[in-house]
Amino acid sequence: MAKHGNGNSEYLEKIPDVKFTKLFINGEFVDSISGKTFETVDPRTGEVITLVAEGDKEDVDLAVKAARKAFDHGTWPRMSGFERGRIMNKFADLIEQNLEELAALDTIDGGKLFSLGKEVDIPSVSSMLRYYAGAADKIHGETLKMSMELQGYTLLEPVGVVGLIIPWNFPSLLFFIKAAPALAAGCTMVIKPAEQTPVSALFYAHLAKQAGIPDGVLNVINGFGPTAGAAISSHMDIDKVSFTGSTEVGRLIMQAAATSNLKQVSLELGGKSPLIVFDDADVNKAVELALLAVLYNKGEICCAGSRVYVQEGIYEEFEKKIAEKAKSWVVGDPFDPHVQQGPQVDKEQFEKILYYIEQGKKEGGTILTGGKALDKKGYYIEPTIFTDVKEEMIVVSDEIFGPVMSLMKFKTVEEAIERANNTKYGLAAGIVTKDLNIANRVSRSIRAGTIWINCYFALDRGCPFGGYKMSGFGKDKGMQALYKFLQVKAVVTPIYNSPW
Ligand code: TXE
Repeated sequence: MAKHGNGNSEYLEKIPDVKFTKLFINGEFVDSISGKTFETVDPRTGEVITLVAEGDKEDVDLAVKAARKAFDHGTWPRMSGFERGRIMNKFADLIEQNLEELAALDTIDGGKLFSLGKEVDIPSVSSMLRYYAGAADKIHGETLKMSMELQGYTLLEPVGVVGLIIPWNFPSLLFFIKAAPALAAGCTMVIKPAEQTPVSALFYAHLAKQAGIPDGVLNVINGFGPTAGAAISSHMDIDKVSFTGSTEVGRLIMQAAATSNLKQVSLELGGKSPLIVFDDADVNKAVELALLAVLYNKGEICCAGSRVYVQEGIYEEFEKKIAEKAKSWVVGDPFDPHVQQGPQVDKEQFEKILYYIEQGKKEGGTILTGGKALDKKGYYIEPTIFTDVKEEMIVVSDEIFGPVMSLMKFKTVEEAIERANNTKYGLAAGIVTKDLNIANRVSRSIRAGTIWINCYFALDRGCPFGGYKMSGFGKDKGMQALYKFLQVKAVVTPIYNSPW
C-alpha cells in the first residue's frame, strides 16, 4: 500500500491508494457526462481524500440502458444458477485477496475501525456472496395440482433491473446485502453508494468484472441523493428499488415509485431500538452489552440499542458501572488497534449528533458521561449517556445515529413493554434476563423485526433483518432477501382424461 494520504495519520502505511474514482457503466470506468466530480473526505481529519465522478440523471439513464440490455438479451439471467454461483464465489475469492485494502478504504472514507473492517465487514461481504452463490441453483417453484383438468407450476423469475441505494454506515456490507441476493436471483443492477463513502464500491465493481460478471450486470453510479438517487427511484425502466437509509428519504422513494412506473420498493430505515435489562441480569455483562449496543460502529447503525431501560432493583449499580466503563472507552484514529470508536462519518453527522446532545440538555436531561466533541481535528464525539430523560424528549424519540444513549429506569414488565413500544420505529430490541417466561413474553410483545435475548447485534447472513412500523419493510439477508428479487409466474395447462 502506498505511503500517502492526508499526511496526518500515524498509520500512513495502512492508507491505500484510491485506484478507482469514475462511474462504472457497462463494464467500463467512465467519466460522468457532465464531467463533474465531488470531494470525498477523511473524517479523521476533515481533509479531502480524492475527487470522485459525480453521476446525475443522464448517467443513471446510461447505466439503466446497459442493465436493461444485460437483462433482456444477456447471459446473466439465462445462465444456470450453478454457473452464477460459481462466478459469485470467484468474486468472493477476489474480495478475500484484497481484504486489507478494502477495509482500509472504508476506514479512510467512513471512519470505520480498521480492525472491524478486516475482521467483520469484509469477511461478511465474502461470506454473503458465498451464501447466495449456494442458493442460486436452488431457486425452485412449486407444482400445483389444480382442479381435475388443470395442472400448474410456478416459476421464480428475476424481477429485472434493480436499483440499489445504499447509505454510508456500512459501505461494503450494505452493498452486498443487496447486490448478493440480486445477483443470485439473476437480476441486473444500478447501485448508488452514499456520497460520503463512494470509493470501496468502485473497487468492488472492478473485482466483479475480474470475476466474470458480464458487462452491464453490475453498474455503479456515485452521486447525490436528490439527483442520482432520485433518478433511480423515479426511473421508468427500473423494476425494483431496494433502499437503506433515513425514514425521510424512504418516504420520497415510495412517492417516486408510485408516481413513475409503480416499481416494487423495499425499505430498511431508521430505528431507536430499546434494550431492556431486568433485575435478574448479571449487571457487569449487561453493562458491556448496553455499551456495545449503542457504541458499535460509533453509534452509526440502524439497530443501535440507544434506549436502555433498566429495572429499578439494579438501576443504581448499573448506572454507576456503565458510567465508569464509558469513561474508559477509547475514541481515536480508527487505524489504531487499541481504539474502540472512530470519528463520525462527516461534518453533517457530527453536527447533528452535537445538536441532539444540546437539545437533550435543554429538555432537562442529565449528562452522566461525555456530552461533547473531542478537542482534536476530525469528527470525534465522546460516548454520551443521558439520564433523567423520558420518551417524549427528542433525545429519546429521534434516531440520533451516534454514540448517545438514553438510560431510563422501569418497575414492571408491563411498563417495560409499553415504553419499549412507544416509538414510531420497530427495527430491533434487546432483552437481558435469565427468566425464560419474561424473555418469551417480551419477545412476542415488542413490535420490532429482530429481538435479541441476552445478546445484541447477533446478525447472520442467513437470518432475515428488517423493520416493523416506520423502520421499513422487506427483509435483507436470509432466503427472504433472495425472494425479494424474484417474482412468481404461474403456468397452467389442461390435462384431459386424467384419472385423478
Ligand atoms: O441519509 P439518506 P443521510 C439515518 C440516520 C442519519 C440520517 C441521515 O439517522 O443520521 O438517516 O443520513 C440517498 N432519492 N440513516 O442523510 O439521505 C443518499 O444519497 C433517492 C439510517 O445520509 O437517507 C444515500 O445513498 N436517494 C440508515 C442514501 O439515500 C436518495 C443509514 C441514504 O441517505 C435521496 C443512513 C432521494 N431523494 C442514515 N436522498 C440506516 N437505516 O441504516 C438521499 N438519497
